Amino acid sequence: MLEIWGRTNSINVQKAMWTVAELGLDHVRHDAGGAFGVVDTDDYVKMNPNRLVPTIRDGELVLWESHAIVRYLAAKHDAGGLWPTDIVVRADSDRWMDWMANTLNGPMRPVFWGLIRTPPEQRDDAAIAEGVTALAAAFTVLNAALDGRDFIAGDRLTMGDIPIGCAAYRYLALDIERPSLPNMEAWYARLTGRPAFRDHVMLPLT
Ligand SMILES: N[C@@H](CCC(=O)N[C@@H](CS)C(=O)NCC(=O)O)C(=O)O
Repeated sequence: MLEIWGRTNSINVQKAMWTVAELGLDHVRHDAGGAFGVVDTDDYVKMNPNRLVPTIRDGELVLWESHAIVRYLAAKHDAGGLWPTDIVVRADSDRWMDWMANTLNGPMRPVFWGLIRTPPEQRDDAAIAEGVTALAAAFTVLNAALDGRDFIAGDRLTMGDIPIGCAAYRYLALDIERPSLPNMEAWYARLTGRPAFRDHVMLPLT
């Protein structure tokens, strides 16, 4: 059976778990990372020498890197759906996964960690403010890309929606100033209609 290691409050684990739930896969998840530890044990380090979550085991395959996991599961179980077989649609979908990692992740980190995982007296307010400005610019790009589209690569959910959907939940749940983002908010509302998104992504921010 498919095994997943990772704590449920990790955005990278949420990407994998949302995918698993969209695909309806039988699986077992093991708590790991953060207060659960596990990632520094010899057995875990053999699977994932980065000592990070998530990691999956599927038969002989051990795989880490959340976006690689999302792509692998989508390609194995839902080619033509979550994993587009049309190479133009797939390129579009892939592009937004890379964009999340390379453009959104950087500013998201000081804002999320600063506001959720740091006591008020220890916060770096300047870094948070800089992150909020960068996130506004990035989500404005996403908002424009969603003009006339139900999902990021067209009219159905694909793997490209998954990392940005996880980031959007955090962005919209944080108590920060945001620009007007009507296309992005309409897309986000579509995501909230999906039980898999609600069950694995829309969790308390901790
Ligand atoms: N690029 C990796 C990053 C993985 C990562 O940074 N995971 C964090 C949680 S979001 C982690 O393992 N932190 C240490 C821990 O939880 O013990 C991926 O996308 O899977």
